[in-house]
Amino acid sequence: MGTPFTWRSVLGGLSAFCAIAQAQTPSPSPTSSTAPQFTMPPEANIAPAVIPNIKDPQAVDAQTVCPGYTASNVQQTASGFTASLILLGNACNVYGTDIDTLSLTVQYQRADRLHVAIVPTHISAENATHYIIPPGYLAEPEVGESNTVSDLEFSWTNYPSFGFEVTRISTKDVLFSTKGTKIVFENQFIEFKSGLPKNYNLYGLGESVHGFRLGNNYTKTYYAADAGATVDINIYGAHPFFLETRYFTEGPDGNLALVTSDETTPNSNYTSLSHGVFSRNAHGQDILMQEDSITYRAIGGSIDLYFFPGPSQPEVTKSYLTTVGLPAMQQYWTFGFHQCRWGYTSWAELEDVVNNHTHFDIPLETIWTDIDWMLRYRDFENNPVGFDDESSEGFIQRLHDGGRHYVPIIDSAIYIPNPSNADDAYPVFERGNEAGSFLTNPDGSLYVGAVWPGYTVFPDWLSEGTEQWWTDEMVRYHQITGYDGAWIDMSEISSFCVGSCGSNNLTLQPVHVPFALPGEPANPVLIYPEGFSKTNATEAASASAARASWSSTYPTISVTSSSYLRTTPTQDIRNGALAVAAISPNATHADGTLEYDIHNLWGHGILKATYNSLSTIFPGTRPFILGRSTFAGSGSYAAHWGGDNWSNWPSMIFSIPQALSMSLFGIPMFGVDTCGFADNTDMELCNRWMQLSAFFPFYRNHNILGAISQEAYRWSSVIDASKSAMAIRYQLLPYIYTLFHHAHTKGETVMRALAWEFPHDPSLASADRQFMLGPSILVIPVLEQGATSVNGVLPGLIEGEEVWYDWYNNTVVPVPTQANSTIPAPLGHIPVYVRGGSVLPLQQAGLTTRDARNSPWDILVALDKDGSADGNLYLDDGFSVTPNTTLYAEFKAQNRKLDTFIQHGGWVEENSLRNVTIWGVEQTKTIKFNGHPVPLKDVYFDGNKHTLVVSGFKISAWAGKSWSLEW
Ligand code: MIG
Repeated sequence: MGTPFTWRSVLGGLSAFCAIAQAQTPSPSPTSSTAPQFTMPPEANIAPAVIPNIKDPQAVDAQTVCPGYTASNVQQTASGFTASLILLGNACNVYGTDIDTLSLTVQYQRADRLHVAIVPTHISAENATHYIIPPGYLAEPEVGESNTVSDLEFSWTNYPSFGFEVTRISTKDVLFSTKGTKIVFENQFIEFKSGLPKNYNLYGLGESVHGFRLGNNYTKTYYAADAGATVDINIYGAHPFFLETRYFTEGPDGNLALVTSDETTPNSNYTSLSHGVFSRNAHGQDILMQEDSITYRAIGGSIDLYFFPGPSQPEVTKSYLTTVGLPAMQQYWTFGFHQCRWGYTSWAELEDVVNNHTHFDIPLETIWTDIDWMLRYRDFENNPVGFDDESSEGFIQRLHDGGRHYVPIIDSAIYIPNPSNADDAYPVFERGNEAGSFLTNPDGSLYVGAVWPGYTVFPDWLSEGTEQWWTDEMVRYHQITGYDGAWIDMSEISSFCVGSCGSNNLTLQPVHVPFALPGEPANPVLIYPEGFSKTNATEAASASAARASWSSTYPTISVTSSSYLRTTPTQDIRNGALAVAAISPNATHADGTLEYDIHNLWGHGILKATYNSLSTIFPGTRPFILGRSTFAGSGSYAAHWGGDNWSNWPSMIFSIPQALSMSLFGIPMFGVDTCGFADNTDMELCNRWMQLSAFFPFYRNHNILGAISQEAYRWSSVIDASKSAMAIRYQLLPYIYTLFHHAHTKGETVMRALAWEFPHDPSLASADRQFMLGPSILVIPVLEQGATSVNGVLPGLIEGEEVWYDWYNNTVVPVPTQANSTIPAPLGHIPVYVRGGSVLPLQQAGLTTRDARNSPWDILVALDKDGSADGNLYLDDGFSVTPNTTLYAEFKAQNRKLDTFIQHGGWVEENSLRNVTIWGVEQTKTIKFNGHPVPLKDVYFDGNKHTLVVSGFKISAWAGKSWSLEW
């Protein structure tokens, strides 16, 4: 029988951040002004919660009651076919109104991409964005020349209702099949379901904080939220893409048998095949991973699936990233170490932090500011107390002279001034408003939420003038303070009240957020303007009016007749409500599109706009942007950090699977708040974490206001630990930079899972407590408090197959097949290994990347069991979008000879070649460089360690020349 519409009242509703804020030790308010300030009551941020149907025992199962569709009118096209899908019987109208006619398009778009699209046949201009992502907002995948040669086959049936299957032709393996289940397509509810093999290996589906292999009892919710780096809930970004890997044993006849158990025994007969599936839907959705199936449930959009055949992870990733956008190339300096915190209060303090790093010989590349730099938390206005305009010039100049950089935070929301107070001018708002840059309420008035500065408006990236206005503001501010990159925060887009809570309250501006800031008294005495009723009647009334308006404008589902009617969102959203901690679904864009339809894209919009802004400020230079909310494809514009984590060991552990997922999503420039954001860190945690993050592409220490300081120099052991790990990182910079070049040009990954590098070893399918940096560096960090050793795997399925060298003492480490080794790792030591078979171009460590980049080179050759190795090196000026000259060299060692091959040249490398070091050398004959014997004084050979070091090279611009070394 039908169930009534259910509201569940909840306490809470505050953002996860607030939970953090309240946990702080009370201390006198550092921020409040002396004037009485109206503090928004906590109720302003509480919305009635709804039970997501995944948790609602009374929720109707659409699969049981909906009729499904039947296909007809099949028409072949050049690269596939189209068909009509007609509702098969009576509408179920289970969580919306069934669409009775759908159009199916199947297109073999490229050899490595099959597109399956199901959209309503009749779409009007008014409702287009309910189903289709506005093309100007998110680039549509380019089709190019369609290709019908594919290892994927699409087949379908009408029995018992329309279902389709995608099969890998070469193995007859069914990759995705909705057969036997129903497709449900309503105006606010879409469901489809595919079977999966038992114990499947599924990866991706982020952004989330979860183990790397997702498991078969997990629901991933998509609805961008300012929720901290909280385990298993919807957080900042939306990447509805998964990679699935299937392991097989290969019989002598070549037949493959699927491995469905976690238990595997070492043998050489394993193989694996991977494929990828991208669901291009920006609406809120749940993806349910269950025992042997995956179910997609969205509250809008369409069925828009891209299948990538692989058959290996690198191929899947390449296919996916060339579909949504290859990762941005980063400037060389961005790979240096970044120091940040919430609570740096002046240019002088920033400079002290920089100088302290220098004093302790700790590399530091970039100093960051959080919202402290702003006047009353307003974007683009320096706080004259501590961050005055005049002093910023000298500060930036000295930083730049030292080869260092400055990146400020920029918040997504824009303060709206108090109309009754002429002194409360904020030209940034005025200019944006004139350009029509802000989201509105459905009635056309400004949508007014609340963030740090008080009541705020929010840029509308679908309005024509917005990007130009944003660029103008970025340019204007850059003229005052010459920042080097932009840190975009709160872009989910976050708001601390439900609905347009400020619309009728602007005369109270500037208001205080509805919770205590860290460092403020935990239960602030609310200060109200004279005459304001402390019962908060005004505020409460406006909040409830706002709620009523959002629930009545969009989610008005006109259902003809149904006993199953529910009018609630169906997602497993945090707090069960779409309107908490973010602007509400009825916020309206210039073209009439509701936030409901494109909520998950807001963060992508600001990254795109900021990319354009930085391209204007620094013509021809690669923009450096750190963004919080991302969507599929955002990696083309920005880097990303893991958000508000905690200063605890689990947060450090989760940073690895977070980073590996971001590799799959094409955001290789990723790292987390090292030493932890919220709560106080401690020496041991910070020691381990500074070492771990040194091997993440983006390396930044950051923490919350009010927590203890956690710069590396606060503890002597952390100084030593940081320096030791940073020394390795900075030596590896040319390697990391080259990896980025491959990511940017070909869609390769930088941080890699063991499963990707060792695809024949099923025992590595879940490995996420260690990782590879590119193909050559293995990192096995300590992730446990008090530990002095770590259990880790040195991969190698067959005895002797792989050779691993300890970075620190270049000895070969014995590889026990598939077993965990206990590796000594006292505090201050992070185990790092070089994989035999690698050639690594290295430079010398320095305090800045500029120093490192101007140092002599070493080539490290780590031979594999056959005495071979290869590697490569990409060089350019380190910042240009289109460098004048570049260089790409390959190194190949075999049969006791190292050769270099210049693939394309032009770049003249001024820094000399100092050493070539070869690990794994059993014995030597005459050492020859370009066929000529090398003088003995330039040769060092350690027969016990099997290490050969050759120096004395007299070759200018060595990197652009072919040369050889024999031993
Ligand atoms: O919710 O600007 O994730 O890095 O320090 C707090 C203050 C707002 C959230 C960011 C965090 C930053 C903080 N911001």
